[in-house]
Amino acid sequence: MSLPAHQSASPSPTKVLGPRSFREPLVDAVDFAAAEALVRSGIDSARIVVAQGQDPQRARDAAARGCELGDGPVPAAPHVPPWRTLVVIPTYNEKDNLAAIVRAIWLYLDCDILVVDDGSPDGTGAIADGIAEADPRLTVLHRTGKQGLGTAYLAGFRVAFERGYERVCEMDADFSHAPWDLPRLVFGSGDAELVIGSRYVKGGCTIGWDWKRRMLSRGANLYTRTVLGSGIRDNTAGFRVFHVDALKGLDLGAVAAQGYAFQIEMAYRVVRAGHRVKELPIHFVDRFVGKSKMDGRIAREALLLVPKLRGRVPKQRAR
Ligand SMILES: Nc1nc2c(ncn2[C@@H]2O[C@H](COP(=O)(O)OP(=O)(O)OP(=O)(O)O)[C@@H](O)[C@H]2O)c(=O)[nH]1
Ligand SMILES: [Mg+2]
Repeated sequence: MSLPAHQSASPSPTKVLGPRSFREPLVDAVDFAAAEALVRSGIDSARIVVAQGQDPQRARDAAARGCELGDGPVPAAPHVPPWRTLVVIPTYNEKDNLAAIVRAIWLYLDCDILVVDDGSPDGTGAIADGIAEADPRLTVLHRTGKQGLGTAYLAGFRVAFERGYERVCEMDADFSHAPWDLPRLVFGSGDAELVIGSRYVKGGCTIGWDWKRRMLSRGANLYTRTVLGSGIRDNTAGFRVFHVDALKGLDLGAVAAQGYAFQIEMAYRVVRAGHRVKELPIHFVDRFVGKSKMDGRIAREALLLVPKLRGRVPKQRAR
């Protein structure tokens, strides 16, 4: 007999989630819309039990058990989105995070996963292959050498087009993006071609960053908002859900950015194409395991690219 996923012997999330504890009382939400209102009112989504069609008592029991085990408010069964959904996880040296994040995602959401690994020297690619062998819901794209987050996602989008997915999600491997937030973002995508898990709307925040990192992120977003005037508050966020149809209508061949600026450029292209963008609040937690790939070059790219985008990205009418 196979054990329920959260009792299996695969990696415990406790290590990768760091000092996060799930000891505060749980709060019930009948569905993701209700959960949204709770998060906006300041409640951490790690405390919210979202029934969304599941029996409320079973949902509560499963969430309580999940919290006890360090997995967070796990649903009674993974939420099943009404769209064929692919979660793309770019990886570079994430050997201690990958298996745990994949397992955590599948506790919360019924979806396929694509890992785009850039020949990680620490062997992340081989770990991804191992998971893929055991579970066909995960596939791996191996690329040679570190080629940047932007090109990794573009490669992931192409796979989503080829395989007929309806939604494609961007998510980091390092648990900065909480797996329990993923279904809320996906289910929230019914009326927006792009959903952003946002740190800078009411109810959102960053946890664990020093003041320098906070200033850099705040500054980059203020600068982008001022220069581009697109109304988006968290332009650099990397936790996103796109409608695949909307992505197909964009000129992805013209995307210039490779690093962080990729997120800024993609959001701007979506807005300029006349699509709807929705920001849903998240608590972004600094990575606990592994190293950041953020560097001065990536920040410089964003600084130089943003003003150019204004002239470069033509306004289109949404199809
Ligand atoms: N394939 C691929 N993945 C990358 C590359 N650079 C970063 N990543 C992955 O992209 C995700 C985000 O990178 P991080 O280093 O966590 O960057 P960040 O989250 O913006 O910065 P931190 O807050 O410092 O963690 C992680 O899953 C990384 O492993 C790259 O060049 N290629
Ligand atoms: Mg990170």
